Amino acid sequence: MTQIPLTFSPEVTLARKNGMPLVALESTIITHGMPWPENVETAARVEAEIRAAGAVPATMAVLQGRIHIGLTEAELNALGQFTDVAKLSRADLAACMVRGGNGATTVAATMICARLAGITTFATGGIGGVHRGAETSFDISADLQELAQTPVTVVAAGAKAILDLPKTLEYLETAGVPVIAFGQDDLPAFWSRDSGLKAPLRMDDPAQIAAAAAMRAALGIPGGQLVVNPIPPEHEIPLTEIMPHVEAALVEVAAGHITAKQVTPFLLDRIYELTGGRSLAANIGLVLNNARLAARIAAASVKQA
Ligand code: PSU
Ligand code: MN
Repeated sequence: MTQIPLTFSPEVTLARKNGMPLVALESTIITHGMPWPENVETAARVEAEIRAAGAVPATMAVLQGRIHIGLTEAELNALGQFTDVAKLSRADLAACMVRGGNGATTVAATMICARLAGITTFATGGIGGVHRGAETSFDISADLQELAQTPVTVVAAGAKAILDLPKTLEYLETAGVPVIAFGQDDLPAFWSRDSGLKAPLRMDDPAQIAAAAAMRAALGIPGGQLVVNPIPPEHEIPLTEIMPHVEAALVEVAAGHITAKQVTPFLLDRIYELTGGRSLAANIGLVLNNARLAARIAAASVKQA
């Protein structure tokens, strides 16, 4: 039998022993989503926020072929400065491991790692989705398919306006993924609190979100839940302000023949430049907010178990 090379950080090992609530975190946001040194600073703040809420963070990555469930401070610092680290989704994970490579996990790969470690709650910024023009490009993030099959509750601030939000919702509905807006009726759109679309479900209580995940499992329904948590008002960039920058960046994607895995990182970079760094401040504010909510859901899950 193939053995899975898994390394648990000392902090996560202790948390598992003591039955503490755990929150999974992705690492592509560190390597491909934010520039250094804000990436490492933000990752450390997100982890601190989860600890302050009484839960334990488990940042996922592949280092020298081993899946790490939780990173030490030194590992996190090193990862944030790697220049040629791979972006690993479901399709890439095993190949990176057998080659002994380093890789950062996307939402999809982080969900796979979380399941391996028995972690049911995961906080991130934005998830991948159906890209605009997907009817010709077929560009649909593997994150959506992962939500359909892996039992993890993912807390995000919605999908970015770089994506086609109505198609993303349709896809999730077809895949049987509950999309739950936290505390409001509207689907949040990452930098903006409202997308103009209604979310399929709304819940106002983290304990109910945890209970819904447990009920799905009891029913034998595979897959996870997507919780969409609006960005705090003080960090919001309204849709009317962000949309012209999104449109400009999308024109550059088409003109530059940027495809496949490069699309999302390219758009994030360009929007950062076009907003004069404001998109990054918003991104940091919303990730911290998602970390706090995920910690509350994880704590409720432990209580209900
Ligand atoms: N969306 C964001 N920020 C991110 C990502 C998406 O707003 O950092 C990253 C996440 O890791 C997500 C991945 O899982 O990009 C999706 O990439 P793709 O569209 O290539 O599946
Ligand atoms: Mn894609």
